[in-house]
Amino acid sequence: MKAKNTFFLLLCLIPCGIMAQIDKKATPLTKQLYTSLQQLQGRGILFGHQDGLAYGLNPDGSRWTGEPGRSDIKTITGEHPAVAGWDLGHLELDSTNNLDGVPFELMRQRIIEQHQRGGISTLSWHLNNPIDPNKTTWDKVEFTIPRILSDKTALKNYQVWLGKVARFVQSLRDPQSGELVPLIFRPYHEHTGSWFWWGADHCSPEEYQQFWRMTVKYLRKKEKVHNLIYAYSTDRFNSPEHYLERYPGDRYADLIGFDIYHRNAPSSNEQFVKDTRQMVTWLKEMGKEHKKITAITETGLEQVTIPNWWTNIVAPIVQGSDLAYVLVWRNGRPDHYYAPYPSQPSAQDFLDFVNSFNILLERKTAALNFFKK
Ligand code: BMA
Repeated sequence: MKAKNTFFLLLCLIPCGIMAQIDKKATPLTKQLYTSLQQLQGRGILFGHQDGLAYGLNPDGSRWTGEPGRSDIKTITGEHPAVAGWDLGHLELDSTNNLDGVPFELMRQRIIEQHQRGGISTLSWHLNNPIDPNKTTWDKVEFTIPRILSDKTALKNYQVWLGKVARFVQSLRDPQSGELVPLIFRPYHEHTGSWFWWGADHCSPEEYQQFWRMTVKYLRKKEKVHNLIYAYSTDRFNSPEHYLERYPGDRYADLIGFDIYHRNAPSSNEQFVKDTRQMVTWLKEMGKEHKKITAITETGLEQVTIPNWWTNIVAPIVQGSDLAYVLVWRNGRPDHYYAPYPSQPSAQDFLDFVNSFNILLERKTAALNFFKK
């Protein structure tokens, strides 16, 4: 009787497309975040901004940094972004600040505040080279991954770095409840390109997969990290096969996404929408097939030079996409920014985009009770 019931349950689960979180020991809040992201599909898209709660630009284009409670998105809309992006680069070097000058202490504080407001944080990691820590994430060092996988000392050194990531994410606790803050962890991104040491030209697909799986297993099993949702994200890809070439497998990723930047606007506008729309369509299909949450994990048009970029370029890409979130890159410098700030020509269009296309900022996200058990 029992066996029969189990059989029918399985029969039901397969076509129903139930997703399964890869970390079976995920904390209750991490499970809740996972389920909420899953249930969000088709009901709204969360908007994310990298470093948006750490610094930004003033109306005259000069920089502001480290002001509590401030973000460029909030100045324009009255609300912080739903997803706050952060980068752990240089945590591995024991630096006080990350590679873009964000103090890790400030990052910790902002991630906790974001969580308390009902928002989400995601971590990328532009780490230096574990074989030669003096080399940056962009320096070309051939065979880093195969060397980590085959040389015990190199592996050990790399695991020491993973330990530092573990300690950072395990230090993120809600001061009231004492519970760990759940996060989306997105390491080794844009690996279909070759500008990082983990890129396509520097290791085989099998080596990348092995390296990814080892990383996830080490964090979970050895460091007992259980507050992460794992995101796999490529750069541009030209087919689902290309996208999945280095995919570590359904047991090693919760979310699948890609990074894509709009360059050479306005002459490339049509092509950008067409190509990105195609990738979003493939991602939606792969998300269904592999039962994964989907997202555009990084995008943007540097200096948002098209005043209606949000409603004219981004909206047609994300409509009907089932994406959980879209994140734009950082407002780093007057010549390097991706989100509007007060007086920036696309600011009004951004408001229209948020209001007309079911784009969720912090308040609506908090109303969804992502962290309610
Ligand atoms: C890039 C640029 C760099 C930055 C890096 C990592 O896209 O913004 O200035 O150092 O991301 O955040």
